[in-house]
Amino acid sequence: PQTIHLADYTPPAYWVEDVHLTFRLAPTATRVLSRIRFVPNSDAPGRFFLHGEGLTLISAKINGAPVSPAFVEDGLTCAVPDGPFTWEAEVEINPQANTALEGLYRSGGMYCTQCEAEGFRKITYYPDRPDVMAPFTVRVEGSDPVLLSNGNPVAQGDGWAEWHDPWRKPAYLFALVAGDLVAHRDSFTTRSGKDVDLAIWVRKGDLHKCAFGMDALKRSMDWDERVYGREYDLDVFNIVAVDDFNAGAMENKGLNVFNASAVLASPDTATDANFERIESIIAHEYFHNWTGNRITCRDWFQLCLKEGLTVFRDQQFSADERSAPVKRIDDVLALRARQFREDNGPLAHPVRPESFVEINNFYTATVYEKGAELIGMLKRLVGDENYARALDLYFDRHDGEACTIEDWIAVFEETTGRDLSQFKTWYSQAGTPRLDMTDSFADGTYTLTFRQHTPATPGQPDKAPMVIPIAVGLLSPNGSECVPTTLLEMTKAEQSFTFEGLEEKPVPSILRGFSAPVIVTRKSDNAERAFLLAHDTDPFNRWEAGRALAKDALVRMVKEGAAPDAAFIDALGQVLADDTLDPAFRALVLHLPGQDDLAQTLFDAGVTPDPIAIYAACDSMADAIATTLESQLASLFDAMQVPGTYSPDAEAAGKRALANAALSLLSRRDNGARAQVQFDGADNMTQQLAGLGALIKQGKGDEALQAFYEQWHDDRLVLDKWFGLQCSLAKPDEAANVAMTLTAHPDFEWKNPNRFRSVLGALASNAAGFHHPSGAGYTVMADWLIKLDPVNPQTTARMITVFETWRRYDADRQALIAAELDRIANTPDLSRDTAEMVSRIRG
Ligand code: DPP
Ligand code: ZN
Repeated sequence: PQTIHLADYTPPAYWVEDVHLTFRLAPTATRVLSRIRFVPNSDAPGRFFLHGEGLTLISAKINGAPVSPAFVEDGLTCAVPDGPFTWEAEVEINPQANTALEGLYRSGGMYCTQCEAEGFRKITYYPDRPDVMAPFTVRVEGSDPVLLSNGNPVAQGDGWAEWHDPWRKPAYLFALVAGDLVAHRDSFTTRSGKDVDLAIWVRKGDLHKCAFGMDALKRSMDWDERVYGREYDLDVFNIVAVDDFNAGAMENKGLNVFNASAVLASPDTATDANFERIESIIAHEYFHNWTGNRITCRDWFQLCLKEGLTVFRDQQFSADERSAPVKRIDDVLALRARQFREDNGPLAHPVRPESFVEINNFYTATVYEKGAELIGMLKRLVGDENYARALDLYFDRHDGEACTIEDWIAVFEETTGRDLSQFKTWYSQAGTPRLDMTDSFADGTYTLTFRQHTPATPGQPDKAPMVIPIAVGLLSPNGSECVPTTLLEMTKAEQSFTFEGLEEKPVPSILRGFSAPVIVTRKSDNAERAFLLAHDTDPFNRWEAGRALAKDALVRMVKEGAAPDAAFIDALGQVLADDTLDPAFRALVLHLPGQDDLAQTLFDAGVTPDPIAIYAACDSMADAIATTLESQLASLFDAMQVPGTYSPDAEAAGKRALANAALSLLSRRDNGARAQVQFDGADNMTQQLAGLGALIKQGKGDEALQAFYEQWHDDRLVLDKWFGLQCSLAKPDEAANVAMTLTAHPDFEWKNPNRFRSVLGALASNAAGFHHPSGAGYTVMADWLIKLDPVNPQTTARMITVFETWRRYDADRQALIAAELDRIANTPDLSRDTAEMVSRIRG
């Protein structure tokens, strides 16, 4: 397979002026007719080349005369006249056979498309690269009652519909949907008075699950007008829910296609966490209309240009709609769990990668989540006002263009007059910087000295110092804040900052709000952590201090066989008792660090992590907390019950989160009695699932699981939860078996990515079960990856990242994993996606 390099970028030899497509839909033999106006690019003359994959060419014409193209590489070439010309082609494709879910495919009896990144070439011959942008006119002919494509509806009749998208777009934003669908409708009036028809299209039985998504869409549209001055630009905005989808959702112009799990929700079928995720994904895809669609990427190396910025914008939206501190903590938890893990292993790559074999493998936590952190750092460095001015300039200058990170950085440099060349290192240098700190105090002057160091990553042995915005506050020993949050800009490998006029040595609160995606390696003592947990004015660092206490206690249990730390449990009790603190925040403090996080922490400290020992430590810590704080947890559980009709709003959800965190611990004391009552009486999925989870953990889940299955086996999204919970909560020595048994269940539709992930992804999330010394977890995983690869390379290649941490573990586990990786690598006809991933992971 060929490696593609950023440095090799060349502009297209031909531009596209306009595109007409006609689809004659038929499940196994769809005809696609294209009429495309090409114009030579006089700045970059070259061969005429169209991408195409798995297409049967029926006929081709240039300016009306038949031609016989030559099939080369992943497409075709043809002799063409000088100057502009019209290309016409008819191809046949087989949507029914398309299990990879890329291009035009069938899902649950409907037709839908997924073209990002390179799926359009599976629909027709085309220059399938994001820097070629054109207006599209699409005619869909088919027997389904609903026929949708991008842009505005032009006309429709019996068995056909025509759409026109006036906004020039790259082919990856093309979409078509056809099916027996019904719409949940609403409308939105933009601030300049334009009426937009909104619709969420679903199968009949799902109509009651659309209201929340619609509300989230309208709030997103309003927010983007208020905060970024961005208005919507078509007469309609359509969202479609599909069951079979590799990712979460896709921002196709005017026709977003969503994984059903990322849009459909009702109180009885979706949890608070589902509602929150749906809100953020709806916002994300909607925000892409400006950051991605109106301004797109020149090439796929620039993916973070749209994704990092759009994730940042959806994070801002959720912070505004909900609790900003809680959102920040959630985002950092996710960043550490996924991106730090990636950045510290064999798959580490820069936010803007410099080469790839298969671009689908670079829709990563680094591009998305670290990409968003980079935007946050830029904003912190230049300030809110300059950020707003730079964004206005970006939208103004680049509307309708396909851009690069250089274009993005330039608007900030021009707005602020700052040289951001060092900041750009964040885009090119992989790895998570380590930040160490020492301090000293003399004659009223407090000095903080920072040292930064970024470990080597694949292909990047030596690292340059980065610009690190470090938000710092100082507290007096009496607990009051003596220096409010101040932004320090670190640019050197080692750098000191002083604070003068202090009466006594303060307690530092560093990296407030997690102001940069780095790992602070400084070892503070537990007294200082407890002090910050009690007094810090920065909610993020307050939580962080509690987290550090918990980690320290757990690490000592694993490493030294220490008993659960009474001082930590005491501090926890004090936070829980503080009714001035948001329940959602307290719930976060009550959640122990994840077992994978602890494994990485131990590994970083030079200890080979034993997942079984980590599991045991977490288990006995939870027992100790439950025993020590039993009466407090019991009153909290009662106090946090939310009476009345269920609402997914942040306040009610926060109370439920705290009550359910308490329930999980209390179940260790009451043998699951409260959990059973909650499960039996629940009128919403959050409560029902929390009850079920607590029962499973107590070994009392069998009846409840059966009842749950009987109640929900016709609801795919709920049934995914039923599969998932059994795998993620299984005991370490049972997990592989549970997963294996579930894959034999008649409802295990393994070709459906959500269902596949509900078992295999959940197994991997069960760290002690997946890494059980028998190696059975590894074998089940590899068996299924080998089976799925020929059917769906994208989902396989994503799932194989469960092995990315293998170098952390002992020789026996490494040998077991290496054997499975080799077995996968040696499978005949492995997809390009999986082949690239397995070779990078194996190293
Ligand atoms: N571009 C999509 C998204 O991130 C990925 N399928 O929204
Ligand atoms: Zn996106």
